[in-house]
Amino acid sequence: MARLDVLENFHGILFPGHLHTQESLQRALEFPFQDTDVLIVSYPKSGTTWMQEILTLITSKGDPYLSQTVPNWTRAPWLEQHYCAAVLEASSTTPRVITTHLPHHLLGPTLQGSKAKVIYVSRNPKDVVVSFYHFHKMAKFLPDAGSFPEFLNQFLEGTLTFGSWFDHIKDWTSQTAASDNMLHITYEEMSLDLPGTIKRVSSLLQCPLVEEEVNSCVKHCSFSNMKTNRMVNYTLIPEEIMDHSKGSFMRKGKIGDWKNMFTEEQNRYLRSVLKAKMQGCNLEFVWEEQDEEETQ
Ligand code: PPS
Repeated sequence: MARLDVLENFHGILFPGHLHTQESLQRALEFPFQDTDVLIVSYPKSGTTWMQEILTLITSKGDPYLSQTVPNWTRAPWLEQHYCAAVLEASSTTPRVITTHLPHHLLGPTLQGSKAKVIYVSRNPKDVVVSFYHFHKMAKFLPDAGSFPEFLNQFLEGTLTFGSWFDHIKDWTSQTAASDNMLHITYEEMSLDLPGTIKRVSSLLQCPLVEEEVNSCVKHCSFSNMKTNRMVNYTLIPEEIMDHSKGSFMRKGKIGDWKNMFTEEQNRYLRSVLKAKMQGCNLEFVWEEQDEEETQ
């Protein structure tokens, strides 16, 4: 399946035709979740792969064998991608870990009534857009990124593939706050307190870990280890699909890289859009305070 130049418009949102078809997207909306399933939900570039790795390591009690021998897309397939059903059928692991970038207004009804556990991963939108911009340059299945100002406008308008970041986070987190089966974890929290994050996730999964196991999880999902682990760094993907000479998937792994890209005006503009679009949303963003301190 190449379809590198194809974009699928599904319910008004664009998805890369490579790995996504109308059928695979529709199948996701009819997916029979099991109560034991664990679903990672994120807008692209928010720390999805990191959370996949954390879950593999937690369920393996810190043993890195699976994370070093099985690609992340097989361990935690994307629900909306065409190969998902086949991967899940071939797998006998419990819990099943499934990943999705779908927005809540599409997938929410499918999850209703299920006790599947949901982990929503979010990240400072400024770091998301910078990471996504760089990823567009290497991923041949994504449209041409254009200039950064153009790309940023598309991000703020919600016209990039996978739709609006604002709708995604607002709608999903309105659910995570109200349910014991859901957890909202931020990329910043993972960066600042990885052992704490691992303990929160292991508690949701009811998979208690002893200190030594937590330490092993921390070690194996560090940026430096994941960057060299071919099962998660996407170097298994051939050049025709990802041009590895144009960048790496495990790019910087830092909080605040947006400062190397944003002008002051772009920063002010994003903040005004954020304020307008997030009105009525009670979320407190750890990154907001840090950004404010830095830019004053
Ligand atoms: S995707 O394409 O949606 O699955 O991408 P996603 O995995 O959500 O996000 C990729 C960014 O996450 C960074 N990353 C990490 N940062 C710190 N530590 C660890 N262990 C880690 N693993 C992945 C990755 O480098 C991408 O961010 P940028 O800013 O581009 O480096």
